[in-house]
Amino acid sequence: MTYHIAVDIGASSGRLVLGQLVDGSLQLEEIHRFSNGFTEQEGSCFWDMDYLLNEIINGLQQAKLRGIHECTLGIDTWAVDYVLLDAEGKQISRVYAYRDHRTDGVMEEVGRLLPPEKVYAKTGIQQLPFNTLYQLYAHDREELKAADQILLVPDYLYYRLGGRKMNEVTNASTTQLLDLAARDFDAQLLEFLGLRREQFAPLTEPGEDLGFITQELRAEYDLPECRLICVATHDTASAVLGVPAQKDRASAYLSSGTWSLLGVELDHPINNSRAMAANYTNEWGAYGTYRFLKNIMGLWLIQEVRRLDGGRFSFAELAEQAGECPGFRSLIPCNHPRFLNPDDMIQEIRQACLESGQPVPQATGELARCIFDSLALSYRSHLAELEELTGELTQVLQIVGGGANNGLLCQLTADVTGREVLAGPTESTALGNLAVQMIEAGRMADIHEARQTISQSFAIQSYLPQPVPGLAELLLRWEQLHPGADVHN
Ligand code: ADP
Ligand code: LRH
Repeated sequence: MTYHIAVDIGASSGRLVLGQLVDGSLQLEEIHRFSNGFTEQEGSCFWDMDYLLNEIINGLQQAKLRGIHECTLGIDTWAVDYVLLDAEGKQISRVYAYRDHRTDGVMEEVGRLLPPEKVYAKTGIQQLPFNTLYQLYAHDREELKAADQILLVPDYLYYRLGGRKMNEVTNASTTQLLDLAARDFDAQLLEFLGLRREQFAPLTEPGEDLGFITQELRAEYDLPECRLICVATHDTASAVLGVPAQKDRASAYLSSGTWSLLGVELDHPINNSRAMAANYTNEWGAYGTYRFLKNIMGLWLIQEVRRLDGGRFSFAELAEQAGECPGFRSLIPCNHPRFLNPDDMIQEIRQACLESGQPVPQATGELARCIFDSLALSYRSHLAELEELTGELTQVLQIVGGGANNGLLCQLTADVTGREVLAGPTESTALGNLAVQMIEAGRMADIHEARQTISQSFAIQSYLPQPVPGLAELLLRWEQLHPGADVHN
């Protein structure tokens, strides 16, 4: 088969991307794009699985219209969220979105029952209030007990397409339920939640052949013959696989989308007390790797400002308006939990500026500037922390994902970190997804070759650091704002 299709669904949008190797170069074509987001119903936040499945089917129909009759297919989505199934394989309840407020305070409550140091030593996973561990703890007990299977979102989408149940490992690690040593679900953590191991499917590694899309779906919707390949189903795992090879210079990556994920790829976890105190995670990667990284609030901040502003301006326009505003006027400690899912992000940002005695951003461009300045400073703080924890200095920061389109943010990041920023590709997640399919199909030898091919196939934009006037005072101001505030405290 010469065609490979990546289904990549982030918290803000999804797409089906066709990948082909043409004369050694990886070429991408977007077949279908759709918006995504959770909706609020009766005060709770939910994702719509049927909508997502329909959009995948729409995209595959588009592929067929383009003459694609046979292909392989891989699916990745955001992490941590789960679907409960009954014994007939039917979805039992609505799928909570990870920003739902039912987990408020739950992490702290669980922390009083299960020592967080023990959980971190076992799992190596950072404390985030929406880790599946805390979401399951907050879930209706009876419903949970009655569930025959617990699949994460991409596992569920694969199941709906092909009928096979699995829990893919890169995403399963974000549940905070996997034991690094045993490389399986941890019996004590499951017992704590009142769950049985059989409620999860077998752990599955990227690269496994999951069989074809069912004959019923193909016939009903006139779809191509798609062979389902298990990819790194956590979007961040795929994004990191899709980071271009970087020669000779030490680099860190920043996967920049709804979240900013800043870290490095390691071949071993770092789950010591310093890593725990700094709240770094060790998410499992494909091919025996670990993503040692930190979640930073990311472009969710601007997504919310844009939504509340009625979507009057595109992201590119917002970056342009921000560029016309004076820099570093008002800053927010963007990783503070108050920004996770406030009722009104614009008011929350203004309130934070007011409380800290800074000018209150009024115009949308001013709000955007406040967000981008704060994110760039936050990247600086966490990069320093990362270097300390790994003992490796970073020369280059590789930014991938939709945020690589934001030239202002990339330049600000270069300026305040004093590192060269290499931005792109923006579709690294789809690329990482496709890379696993192509390796499985024997088109590429391994992930090193895939990253080499990616670096030769896409234009990467370099941003060199420019001096920031008054940087020392700026950093002092930043420190006083408690930028170390974390999503979990
Ligand atoms: P996710 O996968 O989490 O849904 P993406 O990687 O698709 O996120 O990134 C989406 C984000 O990228 C948007 O929220 C926006 O901030 C940013 N973005 C995309 N295109 C542009 C652009 N042309 N200019 C500035 N920012 C952009
Ligand atoms: C990014 C992401 C991130 C998770 C969060 C739930 O899309 O998967 O890696 O922490 O969403």
